[in-house]
Amino acid sequence: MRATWDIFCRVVDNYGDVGITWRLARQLVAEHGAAVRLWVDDLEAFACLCPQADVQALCQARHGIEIRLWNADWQVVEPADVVIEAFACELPASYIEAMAGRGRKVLWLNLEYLSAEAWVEGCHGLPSLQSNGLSKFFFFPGFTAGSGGLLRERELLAQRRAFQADEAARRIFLRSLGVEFVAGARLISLFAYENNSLDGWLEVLARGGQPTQLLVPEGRILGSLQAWLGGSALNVGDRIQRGQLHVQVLPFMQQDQYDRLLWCCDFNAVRGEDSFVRAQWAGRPLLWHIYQQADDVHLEKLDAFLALYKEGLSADAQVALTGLWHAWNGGGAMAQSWNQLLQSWPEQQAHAEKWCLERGSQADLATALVQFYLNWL
Ligand code: TRH
Repeated sequence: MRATWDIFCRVVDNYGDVGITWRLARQLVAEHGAAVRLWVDDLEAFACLCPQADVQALCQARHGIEIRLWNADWQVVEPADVVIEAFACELPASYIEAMAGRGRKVLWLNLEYLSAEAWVEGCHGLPSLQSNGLSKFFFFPGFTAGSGGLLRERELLAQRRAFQADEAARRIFLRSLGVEFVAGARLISLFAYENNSLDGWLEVLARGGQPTQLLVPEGRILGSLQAWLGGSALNVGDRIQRGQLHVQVLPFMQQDQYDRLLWCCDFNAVRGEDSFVRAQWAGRPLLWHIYQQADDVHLEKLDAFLALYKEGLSADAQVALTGLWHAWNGGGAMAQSWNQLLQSWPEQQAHAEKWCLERGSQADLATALVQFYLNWL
């Protein structure tokens, strides 16, 4: 019989929480034949990723998934076979009661945030006994074989490679976004939070020996960009040139389109969790703006990832990469480490592809979840 899954998502801020659960839900349906209900407490945020969504609907079907509004007025429903509480979002009390009382047992999982820290492997898959006798299991995505893996659709890497090998497809796609190639330019995408280091990076790009085409989907970084450009408010479609730097503001696009943008670019600046993983699947060098946390604990996560990622790079390439990422996340100067990174460019490119292929040989997160359920049964 087809397993049923309930995925619960509270939108804390931005798009990561809903982006990850929406992606996971689609993959469970498309590749594992699951019947999925996705409970979201903010349909406006969901509609940014799925523009066909009806923000008023309590229940709607999208891509074979039942999308349910998770509101304060919770009505009792029969729990699914597998329940995913995304990012410790706390299920409704009456739903937990119904889980405990259900005739067929329920697998209860807390899907955690992504981290490369070493302790993740030790905690992945551990149960925690709840007062009502149910166990809740902690499921940790991650970069190593002992973790729950990363979200990656079955054909993703093959699609990515075919697209990158097809110059015409790339041009058609960029043209659909209103982007025309600047001759000889390095293509960079920029998705980040407000960032004080942006100025320094833009300056070095503007003075560079090679043109840069900077493609910026609408979002929080536009304020910092606008401040540097010194003009009026930026809008989708705007194109501005400063020296060797050509900036263009793009619309916020659907996830599949955003993937293609990442695949088109020579370098991707990404943020949070999901875009960070997608940039790794693009097989191109990247810059991560990590989500800021209290007491700077995010910086430990940043270094834990860097420690894994830079393995196999030459000493100079490691210094350039670490310097650039630290500057970007700590308000530091970008120019020197950017120039250093350019000196090791072919090595950084080959390394990004190698990293992608190595991660791609591990089980993906959706498959790992399904396997966890089958083992538990
Ligand atoms: O939006 P984010 O910063 O999300 C989060 C949340 O802030 C969350 O609370 C936090 O805990 C987490 O980061 C670490 O970054 P993220 O994770 O990259 O999510 C962005 C989503 O938006 C991702 O699914 C890609 C998608 N996206 C598009 O679909 N179209 C676009 O044009 C762009 C730029 C992104």
